[in-house]
Amino acid sequence: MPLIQILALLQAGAASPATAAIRINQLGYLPDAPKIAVLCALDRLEVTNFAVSDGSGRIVLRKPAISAKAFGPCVSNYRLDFSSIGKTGDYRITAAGVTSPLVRIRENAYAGAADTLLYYMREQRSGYNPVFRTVVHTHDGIVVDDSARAGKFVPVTGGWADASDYLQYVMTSANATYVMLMAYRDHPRSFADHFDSRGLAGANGVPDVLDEARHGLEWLVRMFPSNGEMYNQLGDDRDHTYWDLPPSDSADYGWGKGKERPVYPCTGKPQGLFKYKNRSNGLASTAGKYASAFALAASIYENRDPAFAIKLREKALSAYAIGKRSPGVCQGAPGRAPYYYEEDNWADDMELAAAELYALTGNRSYRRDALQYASREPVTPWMGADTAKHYQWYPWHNNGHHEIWRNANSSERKTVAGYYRKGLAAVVARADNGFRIGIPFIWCSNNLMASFATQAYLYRRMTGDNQFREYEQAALDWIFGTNPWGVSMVIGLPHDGVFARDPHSVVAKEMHVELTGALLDGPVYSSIYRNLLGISLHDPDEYAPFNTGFIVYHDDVGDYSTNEPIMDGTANLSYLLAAMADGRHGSRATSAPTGRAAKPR
Ligand SMILES: [Ca+2]
Ligand SMILES: [Ca+2]
Repeated sequence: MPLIQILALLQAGAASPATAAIRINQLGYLPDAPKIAVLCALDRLEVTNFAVSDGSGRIVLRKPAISAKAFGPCVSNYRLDFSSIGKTGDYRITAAGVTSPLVRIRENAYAGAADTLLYYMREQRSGYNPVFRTVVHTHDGIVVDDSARAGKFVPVTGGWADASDYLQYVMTSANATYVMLMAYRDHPRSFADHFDSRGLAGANGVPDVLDEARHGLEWLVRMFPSNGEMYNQLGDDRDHTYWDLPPSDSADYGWGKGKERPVYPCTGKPQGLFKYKNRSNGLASTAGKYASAFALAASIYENRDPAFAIKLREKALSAYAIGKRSPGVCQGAPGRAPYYYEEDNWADDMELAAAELYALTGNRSYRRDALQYASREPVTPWMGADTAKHYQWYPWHNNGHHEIWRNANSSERKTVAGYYRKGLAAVVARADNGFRIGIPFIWCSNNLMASFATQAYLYRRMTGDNQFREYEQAALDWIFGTNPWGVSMVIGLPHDGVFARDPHSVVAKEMHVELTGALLDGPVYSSIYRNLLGISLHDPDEYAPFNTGFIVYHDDVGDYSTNEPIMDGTANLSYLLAAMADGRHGSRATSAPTGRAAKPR
């Protein structure tokens, strides 16, 4: 148990300090947000009331604790609702002899939080990497698995390493790029300029989120060099043979240690050079992601860099046409291991692309396409499910419905808002526990948590309907510490909080750097953890008392299932944190959001 919590418990004079804790959002609460702490007791515990004291120690609220259904290790769960406190300040909550960590209520609780995520994105850069101050992975790469082009060198250095390995995927990178662009478009006031285009300290007149998005866009342009060449993946799991730093990566793909890495095209056919094959059957999942990132970028760069915008527009139109011609998915390619990105949906990607192309061009055929694709998959299918394959339904939430809504008539708006509502309701139907959490705890559960909260936020903004507000807040709170372990799932947020000190990362381990801003994979079903290959903890589990339930989390370098930072999840969270930092967070937009409205032809 972290020292800060032990101290808090000793202060409170708790009889058995390890058996109960009050979990809170350590980053803080906005004054007008729902504010609910959760008391998790590992044994049966009767709690009747709780009290909240302010910075001077004066009790400002006494209320009944609400008993809630058991969850994971928490045999007794109580919801401590202090939403009525709207005054900014520092507070502590006490109940049954247990005291919470410091509770912050702040207008600016989320100020700068989205920018903090970008520290991790910069650290993940391939090409010039500002942490190592050198260019990494300079030999990328050689085409494989394409009879016409196999063996050809294509210059595709750049982009981001996907996680603590160095594989790179268009699937995750295009979505990461898209979300950062969307976050900037909708909440520009939430981003600052403290770094340059290479990611080095020093302002360059460009918001840092656009510096990062552009780093992604330039790699995507290289990965889609012509209409006949749509690449999807750089490297494969042979990467996992070595535990090296990026500049000295000695992965050997048959061209020598640290030399060229394989580049996989989308072929529309099952892929895998060894024993395992994926189930690829088209190009649209990847083509749609290229098109949506390029199309949104084309409008954002229209004035900033007209030549770049023209190129992006052309590539968006071409990628979309390819996706229309080749429906189906282009999945991650496995190497020697059975794990790969098993994306099964593509209509969501084409919907988003069509919505962005309509916004960009005003051509009504894209608008018709967008609505049609939306009706094919109204709800992202993990919502309401117990489980899913690895990245089976990706992106985790469908921004396409929101993008249609921005330029739709009132009946279309009602339709797409209804799609979001249906998905949210399916998750909420499973969320009757003390933490109000209804997602399945598959690998990368924090992505699901962030996406649920983002979809709930978008829905609330689109409709003014607050019926999911408590659940949206519960998901956000979970990410920042209202979970059985009391851990913020983002490293360094807040900097004085309880967060992972021992993530699964060679950079963190060998360089002794804190991976500030990194979102972790997050807890998984204990059954998943037990069945993963080659997984074991390197140190005694400090959270062992809280790892007795159906889900587990370990702050241990050996746990690649719960404690590995993820690039796409980090970028995905940027929208929500930018929204929370924006003054408009709590209320319905009074008019259409700013941005380029389509001019119908
Ligand atoms: Ca900048
Ligand atoms: Ca998809």
